[in-house]
Order: sequence, then structure tokens, then C-alpha cells
Amino acid sequence: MERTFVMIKPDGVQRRLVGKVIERIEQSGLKIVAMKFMRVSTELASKHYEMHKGKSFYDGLIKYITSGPVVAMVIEGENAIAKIRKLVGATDPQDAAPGTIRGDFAQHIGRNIIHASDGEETAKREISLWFENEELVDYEMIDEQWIYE
Ligand code: IDP
Ligand code: MG
Repeated sequence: MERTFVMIKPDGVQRRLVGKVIERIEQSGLKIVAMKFMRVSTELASKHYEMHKGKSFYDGLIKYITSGPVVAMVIEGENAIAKIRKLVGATDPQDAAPGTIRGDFAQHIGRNIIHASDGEETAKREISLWFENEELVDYEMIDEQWIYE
């Protein structure tokens, strides 16, 4: 089982898409192990996006992510990292396939609704950046035998 970090960005919250996004994650069989609704500080935003520091879109990105509340989550499942990236779709919604979250709900790369970790190392780093260990809840889903063979 793998864990990944997912965040519904301020535009997702403002456009009242929280329920629809979480529905897609839940119905795919993945499991929520942590979730919080929060305003992101500039400090957290700059740590989260430190790899993009210096790029042309960086300042706008920090402003966007700190502009309103977000929903931060940790999601667990088999190949959860890749699976969620597929559900999310390409970074630029203009390239994101229909059926993906960005493809169905977004128009512009600077307002693309959702973040998801892009690999094992990133997932580890982001989960520990956004959540305390005790905020991650260990539990079993009652339908696990119907989700995994
Ligand atoms: P990802 O979110 O699909 O992993 P990254 O390349 O890691 O994409 O970029 C992080 C975020 O930075 C994107 O989701 C998007 O919000 C923003 N971003 C990336 N490229 C651009 C751009 O060219 N213009 C505006 N925002 C951008
Ligand atoms: Mg990324």
C-alpha cells in the first residue's frame, strides 16, 4: 500500500468542487487516511513549492495557494501515487483528458483545482510537511475484500 498527498487548491474550494473531487477519489477505491480544511501560510506554501522557486510562475503560484482555504489530504491504496496523478490529469487543463479532474473542471494552468504528489520521495516529503504523524489515521475499510483481490 502506498500513501500520497493531495490538496484541493483555493479555486476548488471557491468553486464548491470539494465534494465532487473527493467523490472521485473515494469511488476509485482509494482510502482517506487524513484530511484537513485550512488556510496555507506563505511559509508552508514556499516549502511545498520550493522546487519551483525562480520560475516565472512562482510568485503567482504562492499567491494563488495562499489566497483562500484548501483541503489537504493523505490518500492510501495500491499504487496510490500514480493512480491519483491519473485521476488528476495533466498539469495544464488544456492538455488534461476528459474524465480527469483537471480535464473536467479546469481551464487554465494557473487555476488547476488540485495538487497531487508526483512520486514516492515527494509523497513522503509532502505528507510530513503538511501532517503530524498522529493526524494519519490507521483503520480498515469494511469493503477491502471487494476492492482488492
Ligand atoms: P503538477 O501540479 O501537475 O505537479 P508542476 O509542474 O509541479 O505541476 O507545477 C506545480 C503547479 O504550479 C501547477 O499545478 C500549477 O498550479 C502551477 N504552474 C505550473 N506551471 C505553470 C505555468 O506555466 N503558469 C502558471 N502556473 C503554473
Ligand atoms: Mg508537481
